[in-house]
Amino acid sequence: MSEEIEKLFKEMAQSIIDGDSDISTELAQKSIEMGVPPLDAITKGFVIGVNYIGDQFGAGEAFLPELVMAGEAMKAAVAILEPELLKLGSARETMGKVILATVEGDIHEIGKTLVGTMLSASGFEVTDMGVDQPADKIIGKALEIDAQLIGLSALLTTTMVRQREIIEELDKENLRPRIQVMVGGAPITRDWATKIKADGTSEDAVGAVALAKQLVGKA
Ligand code: B1M
Repeated sequence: MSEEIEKLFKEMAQSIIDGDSDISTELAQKSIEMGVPPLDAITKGFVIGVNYIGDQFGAGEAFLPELVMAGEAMKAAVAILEPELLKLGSARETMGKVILATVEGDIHEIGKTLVGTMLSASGFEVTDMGVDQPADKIIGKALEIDAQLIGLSALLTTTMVRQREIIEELDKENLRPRIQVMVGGAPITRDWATKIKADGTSEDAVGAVALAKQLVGKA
């Protein structure tokens, strides 16, 4: 990695730590002009900053306003990079229909949106329902558009249980394996996914695409 790009990644992380959306969007734009791969800008730059603030918050050394500002700066930067991620898509065929949502009680959206962008770039028809979505709405939408896959994001240990509720509801209605479920989000482990009988999990957006392709039989 060139020194210039290394410096850019550090500035990106710092812009999130500072909660500065003006700088984070400026740096996102600069990375595009420099030809930095957009996913690298996110994972090697901005995510380092948001994880730092998350850890500080968890340790009681940063407070809610800082978390909110970091989240906003992160969201703004990712929004600048989204069209670039979509351009990377080499999709030639339709891979299938996916419903994506963050579960009820949870408003974390950045990772879920990133997963949606990567799935779209890979040829999936993505219906992103947004955050704080109850089970009945998610299942209703999946039936309405005849989705093959539901992707559920949860970032809180208190909301990850909602993933299980949705899977149980689908099973109760005999809607699986017609509709498969993939789960993700920072607290989600393989053990959890197995325990709740999800069809799979992935720890990042690139893995989510590979998993989704596998689940719809197009890997
Ligand atoms: Co919140 N928050 N937050 N937060 N927040 C966490 C999750 C936390 C770990 C911070 C901490 O304490 N260390 C902690 C949870 C602790 C726990 O549950 N044990 C926490 C808390 C406590 C809270 C509040 C309760 C704080 C409060 O109010 N007291 C509150 C909850 C609100 C609610 O949801 N009801 C809250 C609020 C917020 C903000 C709104 C301020 C903001 C979100 C802004 C937004 O989304 N618009 C925020 C943020 C920014 C974070 C951290 C710092 C960063 C999350 C993020 O965007 N990461 C987070 C700490 C952390 O995770 N390091 C934290 C970047 C993103 C690219 O990664 O979302 O992990 P991620 O997504 C990844 C993978 O997980 C995966 O791929 C993505 C891309 O690689 N993935 C999937 C995600 N979804 C997937 C789905 C898939 C597959 C893969 O298939 C379907």
